Amino acid sequence: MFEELEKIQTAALAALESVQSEALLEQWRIAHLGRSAPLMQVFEKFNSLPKEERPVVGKRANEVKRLLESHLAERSEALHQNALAQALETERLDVTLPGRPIQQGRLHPSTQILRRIYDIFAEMGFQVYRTREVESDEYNFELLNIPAHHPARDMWDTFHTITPGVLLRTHTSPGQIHAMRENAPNPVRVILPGMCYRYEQTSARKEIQFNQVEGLAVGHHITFGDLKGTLIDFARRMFGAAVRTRFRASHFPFTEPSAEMDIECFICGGKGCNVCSSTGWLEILGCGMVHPVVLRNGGYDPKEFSGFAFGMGPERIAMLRYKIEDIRYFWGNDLRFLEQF
Ligand code: FA5
Repeated sequence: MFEELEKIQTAALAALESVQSEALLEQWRIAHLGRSAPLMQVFEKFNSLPKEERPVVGKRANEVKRLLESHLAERSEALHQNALAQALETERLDVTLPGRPIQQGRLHPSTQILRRIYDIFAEMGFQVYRTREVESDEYNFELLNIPAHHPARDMWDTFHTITPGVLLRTHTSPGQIHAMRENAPNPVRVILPGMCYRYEQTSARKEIQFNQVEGLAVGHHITFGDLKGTLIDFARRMFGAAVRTRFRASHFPFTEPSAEMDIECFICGGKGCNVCSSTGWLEILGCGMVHPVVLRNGGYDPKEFSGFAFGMGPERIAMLRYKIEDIRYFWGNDLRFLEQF
């Protein structure tokens, strides 16, 4: 029995020499220390031994078992350390390398101009008032003094929805009626920003969708002088204190009198170039005193109240400020364009 134990030990230790991986080590453990290993069979034969031999054989068998177990533990630790060292070597990370820059988003040029416009008018006491983009024909036209078949409707080429009398708003002016009806008979001073839609041929200065910022002030003694003062102040804050402005008579059915405001072309300094069509001036908005019919439709008595309104295109203003030559870049989603702002 002693000899057999000697052989078991030698064979097991020799087999352990060639074990080079944790998987093979597990196979070795099953073969030499598992339930059907030769060593375990010695324990099973134990009861058939003469009584006086049992303690010595038992002692020796336990020694062999402990020896094999301690070699197993040693080998396991060595293999584990090996694997770790290898992983550290192959998966090494150079923590001194510079980091990859994180891509930062930017605000769309229209958003930047819109925020500047909100700030300027907020300082003059105008609140932002948002209204719907899908409008009724009544609000977009009729309540603004543009009845069906009125020739002025040609100015607003319209996208109609499939429901009769419902359309995508062609300007932000219908918001005037919403704001007046919500506030009458109290004075009101708001700007109404938002997207407008027109069914028209696109060009360098015309898109089928664009933002407008409408302005509306209604009160007891509002004059054309207030309108001019407000808009001249706006132009100075937006384009610089030295900017020159002029008002030209115009026509809108919902204002009387009506005007358009130009700023001096800062590309040519007023001398005339192709951006200002050789006039030296650039139109930036339409405006006027709110028409009595519109005041009444909004819930105000025109004998007691007066008001002014204006409507400007932020994309056109952005084009002037950033010298952008084509409005179609704004919604083209070309990152090369957007990343410049
Ligand atoms: C109007 O839409 C009037 N509702 C403005 C107004 C409001 C006048 C209140 C009086 C009182 P107009 O169609 O001119 O007016 O448009 C106003 C501005 O919107 C233009 O000056 C321009 O900056 C911008 N705009 C108009 N059409 C387009 C278009 N197709 N693409 C880009 N911007 C446009």
